[in-house]
Amino acid sequence: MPSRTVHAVCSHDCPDSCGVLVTIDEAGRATKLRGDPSHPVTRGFLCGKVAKYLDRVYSPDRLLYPMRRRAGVPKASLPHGRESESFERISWDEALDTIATRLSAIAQEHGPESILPYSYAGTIGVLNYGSMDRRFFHRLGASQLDRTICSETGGQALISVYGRKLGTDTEAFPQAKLIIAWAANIHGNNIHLWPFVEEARRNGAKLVVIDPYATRTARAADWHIPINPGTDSALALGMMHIIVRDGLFDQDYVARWTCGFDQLRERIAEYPPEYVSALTGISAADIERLAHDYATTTPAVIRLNYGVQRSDNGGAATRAIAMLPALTGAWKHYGGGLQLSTSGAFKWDKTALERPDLAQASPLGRLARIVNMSVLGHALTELGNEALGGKPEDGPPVRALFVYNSNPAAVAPDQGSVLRGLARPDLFTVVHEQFFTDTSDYADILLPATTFFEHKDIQGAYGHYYVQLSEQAIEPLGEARSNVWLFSQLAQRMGFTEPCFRDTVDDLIAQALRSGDPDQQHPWLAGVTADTLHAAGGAQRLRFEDEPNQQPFLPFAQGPFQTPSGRIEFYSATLAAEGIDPLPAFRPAPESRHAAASERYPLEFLPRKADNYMNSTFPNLPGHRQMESAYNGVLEMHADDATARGIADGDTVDVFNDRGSLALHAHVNGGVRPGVVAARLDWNKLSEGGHNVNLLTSQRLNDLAGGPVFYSVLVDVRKSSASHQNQTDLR
Ligand SMILES: Nc1nc2c(c(=O)[nH]1)N[C@H]1C(S)=C(S)[C@@H](COP(=O)(O)OP(=O)(O)OC[C@H]3O[C@@H](n4cnc5c(=O)[nH]c(N)nc54)[C@H](O)[C@@H]3O)O[C@H]1N2
Ligand SMILES: Nc1nc2c(c(=O)[nH]1)N[C@H]1C(S)=C(S)[C@@H](COP(=O)(O)OP(=O)(O)OC[C@H]3O[C@@H](n4cnc5c(=O)[nH]c(N)nc54)[C@H](O)[C@@H]3O)O[C@H]1N2
Ligand code: SF4
Ligand SMILES: [Mo]
Repeated sequence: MPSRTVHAVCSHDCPDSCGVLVTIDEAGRATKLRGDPSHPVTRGFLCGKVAKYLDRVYSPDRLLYPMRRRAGVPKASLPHGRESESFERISWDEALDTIATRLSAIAQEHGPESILPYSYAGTIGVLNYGSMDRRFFHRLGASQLDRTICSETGGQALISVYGRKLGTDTEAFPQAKLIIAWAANIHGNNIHLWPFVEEARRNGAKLVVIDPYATRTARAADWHIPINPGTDSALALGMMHIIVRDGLFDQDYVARWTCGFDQLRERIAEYPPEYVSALTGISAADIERLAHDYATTTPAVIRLNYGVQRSDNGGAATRAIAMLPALTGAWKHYGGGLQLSTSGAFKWDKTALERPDLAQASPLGRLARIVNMSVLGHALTELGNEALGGKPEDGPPVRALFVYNSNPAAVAPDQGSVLRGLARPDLFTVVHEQFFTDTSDYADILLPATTFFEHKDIQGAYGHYYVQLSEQAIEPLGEARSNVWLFSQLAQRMGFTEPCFRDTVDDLIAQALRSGDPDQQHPWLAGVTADTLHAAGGAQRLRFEDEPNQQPFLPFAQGPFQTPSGRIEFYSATLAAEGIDPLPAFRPAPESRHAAASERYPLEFLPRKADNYMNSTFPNLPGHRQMESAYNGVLEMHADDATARGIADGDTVDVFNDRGSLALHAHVNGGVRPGVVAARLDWNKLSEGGHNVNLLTSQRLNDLAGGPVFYSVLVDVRKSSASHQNQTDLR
């Protein structure tokens, strides 16, 4: 075949969902990739991580064949680069047969709920994120996984106020005159918004960043407000206090489109500036100025990201921030409003893709129990285990774990507990992966997965409004296979005869889009099929044209809203019925400077994402490691906290709490204020001591939808007495 270019979509868990043009040579090898210049948000460039994607696809470390654990090798972390010694190659036939036999036996003996799927967002392609796999586990009657680890809290918070997960169009940002990046590291996590922000600034807009950490975004802003972690609800309530006190709210918009304003007014009375200042660490004068700037600048937009909901009070915080543009009526103006996520605009037919009805056909005859992924450690140790405090009504202990699209040994909270669970010799663990990861070290059966270059999919986005087709660019490397293929094959080995298990990728795409039945298509997807996407060069904007007054797209300029009341809900009767405070409030996190525990562990710890990695994806690649070299193995501290502990820049330190102790190197660099320390997510096996930041995080759940509290962690730090290896590649 002559050399050619195909349109793929970056499938990493990133709001930008970039269009990617892959050049393939005559031999079928990808030789080049670039951002699609015709995609209005990608605008022809890729982030630093994915610009080097050929290094990942063709890495010599890719998993290329199915493998099983060699007899006698215990389940434990393995040295990077030597993992293959612990596994032996088997054929796909043998792998599939072994898995089918073991899962059948476990289901027979202990009930299918003793099987737990564990997946998240290794790919956010619609099919490979969740379709054939969901069908398979429903049909099997396996435990259902509540996928809370990332954004469920924030998403539910937004929905509680507006009824839908929509937000200000990325392409509207240049019109804004004030942009607040609230817990949003645009430079690191959402780089394709940056050119729109810069365009707005050239037109005179100001950029304000509210973040306890001096991100690259914060350093580039007009005003960085370093807030105390976990106190954003107080700040938002305090801003509303000032806006209402000074009559700066939009009375007409509030009267026409919202409900619960009177109750909100009472609640915000409890948050005068001095009190909010004491909680947030921001001066009362600055809070006044921020509230005034926000309420008097038009259009004003908030780029809110999920960092704000990763703490105990995160649901209330997201709700409170989300209410600000409803109070000021900022939604009426193109370039105003708020963007947390745009994902609710993509109306895939999930029922067709996931087939929850198959669960009824399983031996259970009912939907299986739900296990929250944010308490994986608990699920693998205590759950169903009476000796460890488990309750019989919780169902059987987990006997089989099936991991794909995720690396829980690195990303799940309370790592000590997770690793104890994974190390259980009696747990049958399957891992479908592209690389030997921290999790694959614990697999009984290890299966090779394709990258987005090697399979076809479709994709939406949570940071723009384009639906895209991701064409297969190259043949799978070695014997790598996609998630869709894997679960289709496995279903057939298990004897599941339903025709849906034989659906092809193209069938699934048509089902997701409902393109086989245009009458049933959602109006925003009207006319979209794989063919129209292909003809359009890979990307099509959702069709908002037919919405009333939606040209340009103003998602919440007017009602009716898809909430129970049909209005924007300051007061949520739904939450009240669930026993949750119907109005946002500030509540101190049990691990924060406002809690008694801070007497023992006085430092607030931010175990952050790395700018050059994607959660736990990329740290194993030398070029990516190099880009992140200033932060690998580093604890960022303020000079006051370092001096008080006799710590000098570069010293090896132990960062510890009741859950464990981590060896890092102190770096005094202005990233954090006194009382806060920060470190970045890396692989356990690439870290000194064999653990990453999640050794210190807890399995506590937050105030809405059972999300984790990665950013509510107390620690202390001491100069290390142990002499650590001086691994220069870790600095
Ligand atoms: N480069 C890169 N890009 C990524 C990822 C990555 O790992 N690396 N991860 C992807 C994923 S999974 C997601 S979910 C998205 C979105 O991810 P985000 O939610 O944007 O990412 P975070 O880095 O968790 O949080 C954003 C910011 O919130 C700040 N923050 C922490 N606690 C608080 C607080 O209490 N208040 C305030 N105001 N700010 C706080 C953090 O310091 C951080 O700078 O990003 C995606 N993009
Ligand atoms: N301390 C701390 N912990 C965190 C966070 C944090 O900010 N701080 N962030 C949290 C958040 S927001 C999230 S979303 C989670 C992310 O957690 P995960 O969703 O687990 O994300 P990754 O760490 O990127 O791991 C994804 C894995 O899937 C694999 N993969 C990619 N594509 C495919 C595929 O097509 N098929 C298969 N089978 N595998 C594939 C990749 O190789 C990779 O190892 O981490 C959470 N954990
Ligand atoms: S990780 Fe995000 S910014 Fe980078 S190429 Fe993928 S979608 Fe684009
Ligand atoms: Mo995430």
